[in-house]
Amino acid sequence: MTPDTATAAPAAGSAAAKSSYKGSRPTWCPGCGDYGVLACLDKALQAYGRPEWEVVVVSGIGCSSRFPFFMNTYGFHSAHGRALTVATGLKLARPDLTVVCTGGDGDALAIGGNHFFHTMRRNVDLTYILMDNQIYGMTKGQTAPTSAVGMETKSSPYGNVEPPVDPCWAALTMGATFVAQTASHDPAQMTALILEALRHPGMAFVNCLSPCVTFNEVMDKEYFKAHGDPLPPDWDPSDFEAAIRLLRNAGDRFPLGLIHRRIEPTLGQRVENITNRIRAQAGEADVLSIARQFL
Ligand SMILES: Cc1ncc(C[n+]2csc(CCOP(=O)(O)OP(=O)(O)O)c2C)c(N)n1
Ligand code: SF4
Ligand SMILES: [Mg+2]
Repeated sequence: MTPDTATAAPAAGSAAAKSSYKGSRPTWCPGCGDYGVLACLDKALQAYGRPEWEVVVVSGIGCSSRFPFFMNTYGFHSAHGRALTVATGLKLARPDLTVVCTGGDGDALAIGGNHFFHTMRRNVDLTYILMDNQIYGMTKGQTAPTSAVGMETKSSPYGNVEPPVDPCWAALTMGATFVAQTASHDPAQMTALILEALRHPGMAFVNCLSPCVTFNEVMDKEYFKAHGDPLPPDWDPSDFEAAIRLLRNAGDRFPLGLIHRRIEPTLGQRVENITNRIRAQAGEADVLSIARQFL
């Protein structure tokens, strides 16, 4: 479905959009799908309209996790699988900032799987852009959690025996309130979906099919084109049960578009509510006297 672009505007008080949010020249292999994702995030941020000092791009480790270097925003290149923990802390401490996480399928769903689960269920107000190339690109071609059964890689030379995880299914069933899937061969759709994700007040997950042209010769642009299914024009993203059915029956197909969206209180709102309630009952805490009890 075509994403609805008429939702909330950026926070009040923001300055005009920059003409480009791109930073230093990317070091990815020529033809890597991540170039397309970078161009789409840049365009989406231009349409979103916040200045670069109000945007932070947080990543883990991997080719796709090099993103903060290639953006002219604030950035945090953290540890493998830990982007969402850093981003959650940042968003709670500075709710006024727009926080975008970027990373790969290994970073998000293997070493980072635990954090992925808890960040989705907490409905943290973040945008998470996952570059799904179905391989570990940076470490030269090992099996990833999204690699298909039978796929031959350096770490599974006779074929992968593990059933893959569908990142959209994982995000949806773990509690994300915005779940979309797109591909780097369709920049118009990807830009529109990332813009919607930036505007979504809650955990917005965008799975971007982004070919690794160097270490995954099977899942290239043509493969993703041939296996992608745009959602029907009358798709209702508020229908959670329909989204579950869609992903459960997807098999080796990739539904493309805004799969699900709903509005629920975010982690930040819930923390603020409980803090206000306790302050009203008990007044301001004397932090020093509490600390002295343990000295
Ligand atoms: C704690 C830790 N374990 C393992 C590694 C090695 N490592 C670096 S990147 C990576 C996987 C990258 O794959 P993915 O997240 O899919 O990103 P891609 O390179 O494909 O974009 C691994 C295993 C590391 N840097 N740190
Ligand atoms: S190894 Fe693969 S994922 Fe990494 S930059 Fe090259 S093409 Fe992209
Ligand atoms: Mg990968």
